[in-house]
Amino acid sequence: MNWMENPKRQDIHSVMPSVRSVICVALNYYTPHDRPEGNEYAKISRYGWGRDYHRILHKRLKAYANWLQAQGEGVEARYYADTGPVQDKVWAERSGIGWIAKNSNVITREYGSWVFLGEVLTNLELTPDRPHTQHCGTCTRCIEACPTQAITQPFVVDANRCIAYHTIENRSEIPPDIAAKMQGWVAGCDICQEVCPWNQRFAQETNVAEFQPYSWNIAPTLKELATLSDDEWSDRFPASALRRIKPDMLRRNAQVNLKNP
Ligand code: B12
Ligand code: SF4
Ligand code: SF4
Repeated sequence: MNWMENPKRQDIHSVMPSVRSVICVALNYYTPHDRPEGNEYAKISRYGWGRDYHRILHKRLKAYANWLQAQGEGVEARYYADTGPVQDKVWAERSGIGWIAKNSNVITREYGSWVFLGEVLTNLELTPDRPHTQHCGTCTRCIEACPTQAITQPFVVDANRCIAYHTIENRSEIPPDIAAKMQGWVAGCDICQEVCPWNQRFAQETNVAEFQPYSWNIAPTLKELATLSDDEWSDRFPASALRRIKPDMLRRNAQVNLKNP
């Protein structure tokens, strides 16, 4: 993740010199499906169950940015979601969408943290909403539930210890102390969100049909993924954010889990 050193990420004006306002959006992706119990199953995070969120969010943000530009001569608008040098969570909190929680995700009062974040940057001067207040209180459930102690202190996730990082981004060997604690996860990790009381109380089903899971993503077995061919991988993950996890990485993730008792 060397791109994180990009200094643009610290200064929104270097991303768009004329920017005067950042319009933030959150899109609910929760669907009310549960993974089956049992060590034989591979766990895929909710964000990857359905169609690639980048496509869905970018399409909507593009339409919005185009509409904004059409509102007057000289109106500029640019959109970002996940992939740009913009800190989505920081802007979401500042704009009042939700707060950066102790598990480092943004939680909204309306949907919990099962939301994707994005922004439209514009040269229009808009009246800002107030930043969201913090509502984790004395709760520490996510910190206690993380199997690899990746939440080293409230609000700080050490990616080197995070199962999501190792399953999605790490292209080499998974360190043995992390591998031993993966608990079946092969694509991201949802533990620190699943234990969160805000998610347990406020999650609601998305109205975005494309986020409904491809049925085979809810209960794949570790064994089938451990030997998945490159072609099978390609068929299984059409238009999917999981394509970031290359076939050899997915097989590695499944194999590492199979070695655990
Ligand atoms: C890199 C990255 C990862 C990395 C690192 C995770 C992390 N905690 O940052 C890895 C691969 C591990 C990861 C995992 C996940 N990710 Co991710 N990830 C990103 C990405 C691309 C950048 C985040 C980043 O800048 N991290 C850098 C570290 C240093 O910062 P940080 O943890 O965010 O927290 C610091 C800042 O908030 C800072 N800070 C606080 N206030 C302020 C104010 C200012 C002005 C500044 C400059 C900084 C600052 O201090 C904090 C502590 O150091 C964003 C998309 C984006 N472009 O923003 C998505 C994003 C954060 N990921 C997302 C998701 C869904 C996930 C997963 C849930 C996926 C999964 N199920 O596996 C997990 C969650 C793991 C976890 N508990 O955080 C969503 C989160 C949505 C939400 N509701 O919050 C995002 C926003 C993508 C999106 N557009 O929807 N992710
Ligand atoms: S995503 Fe999983 S490994 Fe990463 S901080 Fe949350 S619980 Fe820990
Ligand atoms: S589990 Fe508790 S501490 Fe963690 S994010 Fe949710 S409310 Fe905050």
